Amino acid sequence: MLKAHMAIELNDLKFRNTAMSVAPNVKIPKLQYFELGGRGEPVRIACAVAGITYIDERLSFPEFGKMKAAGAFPTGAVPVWIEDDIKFT
Ligand SMILES: N[C@@H](CCC(=O)N[C@@H](CS)C(=O)NCC(=O)O)C(=O)O
Repeated sequence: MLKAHMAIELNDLKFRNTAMSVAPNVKIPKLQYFELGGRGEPVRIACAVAGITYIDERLSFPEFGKMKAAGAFPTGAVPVWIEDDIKFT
């Protein structure tokens, strides 16, 4: 019960963040992770609580494999947080 309630609150925050308008010259940061909780979820929760607008890019395993092979991730792993074209991992 409590879990479901928390999930709804976080979804509300996420929706509000997504709907927020951003100045055209401001780059929205991006989180790259899988379509699951794991190491990405604490970042998502922190962003939801702090009201940070970001792109929640959820990669399938095949997508991740292709991007990894192309050198998209500095350490070959996710999560990766991209802000002002700098990749944090
Ligand atoms: N030291 C990194 C490890 C990241 C890591 O192991 N990520 C896993 C997913 S939780 C991953 O990308 N595995 C796929 C791979 O290494 O090919 C961290 O804590 O962020």
